[in-house]
Amino acid sequence: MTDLSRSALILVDIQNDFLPGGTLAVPDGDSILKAVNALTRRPFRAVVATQDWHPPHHCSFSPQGGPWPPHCVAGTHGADFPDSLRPEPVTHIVRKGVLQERDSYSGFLDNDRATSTGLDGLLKGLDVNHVIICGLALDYCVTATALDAVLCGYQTDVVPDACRGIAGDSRTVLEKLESQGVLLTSLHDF
Ligand code: VGL
Ligand code: ZN
Repeated sequence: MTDLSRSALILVDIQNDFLPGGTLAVPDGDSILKAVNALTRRPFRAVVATQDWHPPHHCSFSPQGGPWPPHCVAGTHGADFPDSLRPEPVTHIVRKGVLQERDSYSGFLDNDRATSTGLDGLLKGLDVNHVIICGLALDYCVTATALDAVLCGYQTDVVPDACRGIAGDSRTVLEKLESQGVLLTSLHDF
């Protein structure tokens, strides 16, 4: 079994609004939860859940001219983690997209590359050198988080079985991740 003592599991944006019934539902998004809950049982040094956490009139929302329907408004049910996600293994929560004028797909840095969420410092402080990433949506926040993890110097794995994308075809996304140094790993590798 892999040594996970310097590994962190990152759960990207597994929140009610990205699940069926939510305002920005990822097709079939709820089907990852079994795999995610299995992963969180492994002995990672840290299990970090990122949480999209927007002010009510965030710049990414369509009424403000942004690309997305309003979603994950801070403090609402849509921003909550679903009851189907086991909460007790989660050691840290990192919120992103919290500033009115900036969006953040990545769990590390906002889209303007101007402000950090603190995730890199958190992981470096825990002596983590390897991250395993899963969650929603594969083609936006999971991809952005994985590419930043590579840039921040982590050995970076994505578990495709525990991810779903907004666009149906994940193949090109996965190829891009691999070409940037991300390892695609199976659930059974952990
Ligand atoms: C996401 C669009 C807007 C995501 C977040 O988690 O992939 N996508 N906000
Ligand atoms: Zn968002």
